[in-house]
Amino acid sequence: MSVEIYPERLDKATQRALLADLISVVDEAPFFLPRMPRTGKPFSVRMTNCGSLGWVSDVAGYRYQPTHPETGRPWPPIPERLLILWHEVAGISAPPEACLVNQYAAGARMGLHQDRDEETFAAPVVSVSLGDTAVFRIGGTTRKGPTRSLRLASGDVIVFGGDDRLAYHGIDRVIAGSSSLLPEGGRINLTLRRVTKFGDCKGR
Ligand code: MD6
Ligand code: FE
Repeated sequence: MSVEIYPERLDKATQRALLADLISVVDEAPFFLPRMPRTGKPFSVRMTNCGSLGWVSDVAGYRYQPTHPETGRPWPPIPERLLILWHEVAGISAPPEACLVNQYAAGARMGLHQDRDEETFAAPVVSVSLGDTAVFRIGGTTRKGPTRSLRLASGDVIVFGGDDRLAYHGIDRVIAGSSSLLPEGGRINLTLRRVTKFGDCKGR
């Protein structure tokens, strides 16, 4: 296994500062409603991105692209404090290119999936939780195997790398009222990724 969990890696003051950074990101790149490939069925989670590339999903499929699907503008830069966190926990010198921002309002969830739209899996995915606690499910690299459940609270950071980079995972539910960080409640999750191959020896 190499899912590393850092409970409360970000203290309350850092969580609040990160939230202020995200308000600027959303100002520039508003949340959009992603849709399932082919069927066009909407996700229950809303999304936006920062970084040179952002993850989007619509009837045409899942992909990374340099611009917002509705405004057509480039994504805003990844906030400095997230770049610092990446360099502290990711174990590679190449910077992240994409930061996907997932917003869960009451009742939102995310089905079991693998993160495999990147060109390289050599870098880990670094995930930050803010706001209400999520019930996170993680399994192995096949859809069928056993899974386990763990809770991700505000300020928790998980690093998905090595053998577990392609583990199936999802969000079963968010526990309403479990945090007071977000004024309107709910949960925000950030996932920082490397999308293209990079120069570290591990990136090839
Ligand atoms: C979420 N997280 O926490 C969804 N993906 O809302 C993910 O899909 C995820 O936490 C890859 C690695 C870590 C994650
Ligand atoms: Fe994921």
